[in-house]
Amino acid sequence: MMNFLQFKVVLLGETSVGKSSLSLRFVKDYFNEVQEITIGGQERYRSLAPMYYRGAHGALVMYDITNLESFHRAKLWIQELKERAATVAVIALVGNKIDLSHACELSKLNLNNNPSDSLRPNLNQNIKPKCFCNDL
Ligand SMILES: Nc1nc2c(ncn2[C@@H]2O[C@H](COP(=O)(O)OP(=O)(O)O)[C@@H](O)[C@H]2O)c(=O)[nH]1
Ligand SMILES: [Mg+2]
Repeated sequence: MMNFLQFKVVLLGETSVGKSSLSLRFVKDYFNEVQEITIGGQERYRSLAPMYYRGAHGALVMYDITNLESFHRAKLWIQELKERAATVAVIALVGNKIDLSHACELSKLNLNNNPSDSLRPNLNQNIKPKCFCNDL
């Protein structure tokens, strides 16, 4: 008899940070330069989020390094997961679009304000150049 383990991992983050692109890269090892952006509407699905992450073992929470707001949104996702997703054992914060590091907005963050902040931005992930997604 074959034994195997199954894990559920969810991908969360603000609109247009690159979630669909990461899925595509992971599943098909492909990056679509003209990936259609799903504009608006997504907040409408916010209330469905608990259904989406229910029973998940891991979560990737993504932000876009050129969009500070998306980083703050990522922190809220992590807070929500910690409070409400009891089965999620691993949460990874993923900073995407490092090919645009010249436009990085995270320098606007005053990290010294909160030296114990466990959500220090991590600039190690990117999906446009063939990348680290196999290591996630
Ligand atoms: N420069 C750059 N653009 C990216 C990267 N990942 C995604 N994008 C672009 O960002 C936009 C939004 O991506 P998408 O995957 O639709 O984001 P989602 O709304 O989070 O699913 C698209 O135009 C993508 O081509 C990346 O690593 N670098
Ligand atoms: Mg998408």
